[in-house]
Formats: sequence, structure tokens, C-alpha cells
Amino acid sequence: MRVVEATATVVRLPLVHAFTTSSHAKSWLQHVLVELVAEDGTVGWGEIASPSGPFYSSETVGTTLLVAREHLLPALLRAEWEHPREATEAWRKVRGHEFAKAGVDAACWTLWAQAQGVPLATALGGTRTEVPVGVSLGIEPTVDALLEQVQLQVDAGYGRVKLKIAPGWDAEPVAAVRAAFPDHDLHVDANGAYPATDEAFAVLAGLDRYGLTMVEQPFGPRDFLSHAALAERMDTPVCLDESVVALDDLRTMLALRAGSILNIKVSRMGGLTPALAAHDLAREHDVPVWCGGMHEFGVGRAANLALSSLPGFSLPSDVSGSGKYYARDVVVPPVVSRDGVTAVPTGPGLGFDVDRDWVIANAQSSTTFRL
Ligand code: OSB
Ligand code: MG
Repeated sequence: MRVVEATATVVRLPLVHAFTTSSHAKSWLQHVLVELVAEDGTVGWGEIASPSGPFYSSETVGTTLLVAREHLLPALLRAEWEHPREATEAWRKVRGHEFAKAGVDAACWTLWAQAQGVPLATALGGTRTEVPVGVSLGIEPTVDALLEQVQLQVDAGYGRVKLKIAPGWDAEPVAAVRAAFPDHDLHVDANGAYPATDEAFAVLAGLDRYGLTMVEQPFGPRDFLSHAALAERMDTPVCLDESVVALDDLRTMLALRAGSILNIKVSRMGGLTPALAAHDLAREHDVPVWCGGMHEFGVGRAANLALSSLPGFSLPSDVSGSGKYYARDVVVPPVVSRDGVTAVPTGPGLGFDVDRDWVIANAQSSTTFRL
């Protein structure tokens, strides 16, 4: 295949409910939609889901646009490829910038699936027709406000709830949610907010009493050793997110026993191609995986859903319905979850229609490249 036109469009969507993590608060998101057009007119979409600020990773919307514009898209426009895996070879020499790569890689995959006339999930090797999903809840101003949010999502049918924690917002909210929902599948995510101190180890190990499914990324991204030490000390499984941006990081996690569950994020790992490789390696080592999210709009959400249909994704993924975050999505109809599952679409390519007119009318900026 040959891509003859590539467009990067910045779209901003307001969140229905403000979301706060250990690092920052947001009430809207700004993602970059990548639209590729092949020689024969086939279209593929991908989403660069980087946060605006460099707090989850070092990337920002600005850096992803720069790298896509100056490196990834020009390289892709020069490439001739038969399979999306070969397309990613075009930017093999670009180090880092995983979010930027992920949006372009996913667009290549949806383009290829569309050209083959198969659903993206099938193109990736997915086998499930529906995916169990959970929700991620941010830090709230009060424990009561958090309980209200959990109730809202439990009522919406979500069987797994993940709570964001941070030093000072951990045992107390977790104890309250556990008391109110004694049998629910609960897990916590610290986004690397804890220092590797004795006090932090004690607080985290103390969470064992709440029967959590996992504790996700308590320490900094590069700190595999503290994760390994905590995993040794805790009964609750440790899951890595920010630490694993490349397959080599997963090898390190396995070798050091720094985690026993992997959160695979398409954005964090640089696309569906590396995400598939991580899935395969984790599966070889009997490490359960689930698909994490970055509050994706419909395009990225559809890619996450397709990926989650692979057999190794044995834990609920963060692919809740679009409505958990957005009143208005960029795909029509939006991604919908019922009773804690999201159906994998059966149509070719992305399986959701991008509302192109709305995207163009609401774009903050748009840049097109042609061969
Ligand atoms: O760590 O999973 C995370 C959102 C922004 C940054 C980091 C994370 C998250 C989420 C969102 O938890 C989950 C979702 O997209 O539903
Ligand atoms: Mg996380």
C-alpha cells in the first residue's frame, strides 16, 4: 500500500465530569486525529491521545504534532508496504515519541483492515466478540463524592472499578469504597506518585486488606526495583503501566518480577504493532494483560476495543463507553457498553463511522500532507 495523503487534525472535547489523577486535573482533552488516504482511495483513521501536558509521559499534544509532521508522516508517505508491521519500519529510527507513533500506526492498521474488508479486531488476531470492561475514577474532592461516582458507574453496569490514588488519598477512600461495595472488582492506580520510602511501602502493603485485584504503578516509571520489592512484600498483584513503553521494559519487568500483571496501552507503547508484541510475550509468560486507556475519543477507543479482543486480555479493559467521558464523540454512533461489556464491531476497518464533517467543523487546527 501507499499512503498519498495524511491529515493531522486537533479536536478538543469537554469531559462530562472533571478527572483528577495524582499528577493533574482535566476538564477537557485535546487529541490529534490522523486520517490516511491510500492510492486507491481507502481511508484509515488513528488517534494520537497524548495529554496536553508532559505529566503522564514526556509527550504533549505539541510534541506529538511536531514529530508527526516533521518525521512520521513524511516517512510514511515515502514508504511502500504490504502490512502495517512494515509501515512502522518507516519510523524505526525515531526514538521515543510513542504517543505520536501510536496514532499513525493505528491509522495504518485501520487503513489496511479496511482495504482487506475485515474488522480491525480480526486483522489483529482478535477472537472475542465482546470485551469485559471497567471504569477508571479520578481523585474526588471528598470520599462522599467518590462514593457517588462509584455508585453511578456500578448502576451503569460496570463490574470493575479502578480508583486513582495518591499519597494522602489512599487507605481512607479505598476502605470506604470497599465497605460500600464488598464484592466489587476494585483496583487502584497511583500513576507513579509514591516515593520509594518505608512509609510508602507500609501504606501500599496495608492495602492488602481490601482485596484489590491489583495495585497499578505505585512508583516512578523507571523504578522497576521498588516495584519488585513491593511485589515481594504484598499479596495484591502489582501491575505496571508507565514503566513499560517498549518490549524491552516488559522483559525487564519479567526478569525482575517487578509486576505480575501488565496494562497494555496502545498509546504508551507506540501503537498496535508493539502492543501485539507485548501481548504475545506476556502470554508466553502467563502474565495476564488488560488494555488501559488515555480517555480516547471514539477512534482510539475503537482501536483499544479491537486490541482487547485478543485472547491474552483476560482482565477487564479500560474501554468503557464513550459516554463515561464525552457527551459527544467523534464517531457516530459512539462506543457503548452494557452490563460491563463492550461489543466488538463486525464491520470492516475501524467498525465505527468517523463524523468527518463534525470533526472538520470543530477542528482547532488541521494540517494535510501530500506526496
Ligand atoms: O494511568 O490509566 C492511567 C488517564 C490518563 C492518564 C493515565 C491513566 C488514565 C486512565 C484513563 O486511567 C482510563 C480510560 O481511558 O478510561
Ligand atoms: Mg495507569
